[in-house]
Amino acid sequence: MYLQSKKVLVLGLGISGLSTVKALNQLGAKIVVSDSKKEEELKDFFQKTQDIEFEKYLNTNDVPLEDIDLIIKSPGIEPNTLLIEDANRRNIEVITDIELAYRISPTDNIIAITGTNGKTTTTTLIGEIFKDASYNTYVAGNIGVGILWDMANAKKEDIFVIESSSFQLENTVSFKPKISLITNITPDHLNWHGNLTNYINAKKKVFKNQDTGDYTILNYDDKTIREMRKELKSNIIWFSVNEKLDNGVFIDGENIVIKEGITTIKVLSYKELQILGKHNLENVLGAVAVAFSFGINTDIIAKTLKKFPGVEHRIEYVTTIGQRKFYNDSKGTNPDSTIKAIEALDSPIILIAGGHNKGSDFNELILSFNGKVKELILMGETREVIKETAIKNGIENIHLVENMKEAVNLAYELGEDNDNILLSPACASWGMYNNFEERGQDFKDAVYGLKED
Ligand code: UMA
Repeated sequence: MYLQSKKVLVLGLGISGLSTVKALNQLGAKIVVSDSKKEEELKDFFQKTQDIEFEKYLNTNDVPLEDIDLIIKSPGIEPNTLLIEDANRRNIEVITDIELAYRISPTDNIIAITGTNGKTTTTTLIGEIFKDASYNTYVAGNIGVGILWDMANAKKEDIFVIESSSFQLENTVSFKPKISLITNITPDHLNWHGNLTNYINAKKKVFKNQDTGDYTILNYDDKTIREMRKELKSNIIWFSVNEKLDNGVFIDGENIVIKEGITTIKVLSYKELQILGKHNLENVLGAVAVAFSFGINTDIIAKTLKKFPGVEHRIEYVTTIGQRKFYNDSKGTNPDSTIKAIEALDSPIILIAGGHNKGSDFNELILSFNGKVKELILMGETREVIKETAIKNGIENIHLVENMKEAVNLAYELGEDNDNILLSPACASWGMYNNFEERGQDFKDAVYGLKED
């Protein structure tokens, strides 16, 4: 069996690390684990793995690399970490969980979704369509579910819908999905990747090993993605919100249609969808193309699309208090994502933004306000940078706050009837929270707290 008795180092003991350790144990590997956190902070990991034998090192630099055969690195760990650089010098292979998942996969039915924004909604939607078509479907990866434990227990006929981040794709080698999809590309994670070219190259790894038996679903409206056609060996299916295509998935009048040569199939009217905004229409078209390329009946696709309510933390309607509507877009972790949330909502908007600094440029975000954002409330590490950019672009109503409760209370006070109060930080949550889910929950708690005051 692959990895039987091999010594494998699992670096990082978060969501993906836990799933990896459990799978490696089942595969019969000798496991070494390491994380830079203290024992106390890793209580949950150690409790969930108490029946598994492993060597552990809580100072990453103490790990003896001499007899390590393979390293599975948590996606977030940066490539210039000392241990990774040392491993590279020693020619020890360093991969992420989705690569190992591919190597041990009993099924060819792997669908990988990447892109800067829309990954989670598209992945969830594709998962729902396959479930409604009666396939045993796993939805895993960057969506918050470690993939390896599911893969280690999967069957040949199962379907894997994998949200794949640039961090995960960067350390893949042979990963080869049957269907891949790139939603869109705008600058993100530039600190981690070093520059935009590296970031785009990581994304391209989703189709790098695909061949003539595979499908690649691409967004025709995205210039960077359109250029990629020259590098593909697989069958391309384009989708477009803006243009009528000779072949592909697009909008005709108010209908979502699939055109293949002289045949055009209507899937449904976009007015029948529950999810809001042009960006969500992109996600829907991508999902339709994936399902269609797999051979799923368009009636089933339409049925799922009609009932799909969207995903938590992505322009999620929370509640209305005092005639003000609250939306949680905590998954808006980069400027482009927040621009899309602003586009999707009607004005006037009170925007709560700011968080961990990833080196993003906020000029386009501020320009996208276009009179729609009437008050800007800022928190976190980036609040001063965003404030400076906003002032430079003529924005006046800017407020700095210390935490979410203060932000929500202030938004409510500044608000009037029919305002939309939107949390869409344009930044990662780190520094204030462990992840965007915690941040979104804190926002919702603060909003519901208004009712009690
Ligand atoms: N760690 C070290 N040394 C380091 C850095 C981290 O030991 O130098 C340790 C941390 O102490 C921690 C562990 O590594 O205990 C965390 O690893 P991780 O940050 O890679 O996170 P996981 O909990 O394994 O979650 C990862 C993804 N996180 C990242 O890519 C940052 C999750 O995506 C994903 O859902 C999960 O695997 C399951 O596949 C989150 C994310 O923020 C949502 N993704 C980014 C994004 O969407 O923008 C890419």
